[in-house]
Amino acid sequence: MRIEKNWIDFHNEKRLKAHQRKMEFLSSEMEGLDSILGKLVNFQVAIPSWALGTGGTRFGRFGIGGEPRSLEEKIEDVGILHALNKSSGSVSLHIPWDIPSDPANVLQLASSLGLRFDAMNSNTFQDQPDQKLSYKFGSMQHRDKSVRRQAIVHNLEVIQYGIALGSKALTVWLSDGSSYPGQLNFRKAFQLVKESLQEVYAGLPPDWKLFIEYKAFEPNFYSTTVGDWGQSYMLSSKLGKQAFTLVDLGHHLPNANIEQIVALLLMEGKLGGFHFNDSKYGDDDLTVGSIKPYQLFLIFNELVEGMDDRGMDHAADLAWMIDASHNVKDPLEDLLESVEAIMIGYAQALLVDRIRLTNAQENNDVVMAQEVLQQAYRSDVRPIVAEARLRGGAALDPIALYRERKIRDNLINSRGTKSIATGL
Ligand SMILES: [Mn+2]
Repeated sequence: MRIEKNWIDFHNEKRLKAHQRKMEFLSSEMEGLDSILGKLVNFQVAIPSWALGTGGTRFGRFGIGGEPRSLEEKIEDVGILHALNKSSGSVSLHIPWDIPSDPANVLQLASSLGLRFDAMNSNTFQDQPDQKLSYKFGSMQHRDKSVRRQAIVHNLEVIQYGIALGSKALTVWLSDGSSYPGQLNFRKAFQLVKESLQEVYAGLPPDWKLFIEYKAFEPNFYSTTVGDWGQSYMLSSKLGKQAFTLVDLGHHLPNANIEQIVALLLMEGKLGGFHFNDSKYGDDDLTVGSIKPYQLFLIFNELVEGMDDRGMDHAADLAWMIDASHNVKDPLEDLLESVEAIMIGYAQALLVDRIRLTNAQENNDVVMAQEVLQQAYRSDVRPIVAEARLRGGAALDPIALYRERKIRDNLINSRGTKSIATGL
């Protein structure tokens, strides 16, 4: 199903007066709003193809009904999100969960919904039913050369699928590691991963990027071979200028200072992209901004400062993607909430008075430095984010419109109550 333009117009009309009152107040209070709004309109967050169904835990999974049954239906769901917020203009595919069997048709469907294809994701952390060799003891770190070869060939295939769809990047996340002390020679495992990645890197088209995602633990619980940003940075530095580190917010040890990590990676020109989610205990994959919105703001604060320092385009020069799971929420509503939280964090970071902050830092004025940050963070920027949506032709209140039009009921009517999307 598709969101009709007149639904959006009707929805916005009812809310326009109240919205305009808030904007009039904010315009009188804030300088440079037009430039901020322009940046918000341009900013797009990719939706991963595996996030459109209900997520599960290892204890169970509770379906919501109307879940997409094919790649085409997943793309249609992202089309619904993008029509509602005009900030979800790309899809990130996972192979082999979402192999495009008819790329021309998939490409045509996506572009009819205003979508493009962001980074491709490979999978050597699971065994597929038709797979010859097992990844039980790792993929690119495996002692058996033929297992490593199988993992390399898979990644090269994923690049080919991506080329057919106009993607420009490959994200590699490896679960390689060990669950018990003594199981692995750390140094040899790292070397083998590096050599395997070098072969994948050699298969990249010249205008592609390779993102190396790290994760501290899980599914292995003693060591992960690409376990932190230092290990990813070592690999991306050794591979070459098309290789970058990818930061997933949930992939750190508790209380890691992620804003400092992104600041330094940006400084070195090695930050490639982001996977957004939120967490309280581990890699919980909760809705973005639901647990630690201040951390999200502080990360965006470093991103904006660092990107501006390097003259980078906020919307195009890093890959932005949501990587969350939805155990108890409607996945589409959850994704709308996540995108909203990202836009809020970004808008607040754009509001930071850089000159006053730099002055406070130069003069060791700790109080004023904090005041500058708090001034931006405590501002209610939701009307600004809504105004950006309005200017882009989207809904002032996407979740309200989603409910008014009973989108989930419609999806259940057409797809059934038992449909299950592929993915984790
Ligand atoms: Mn991730």
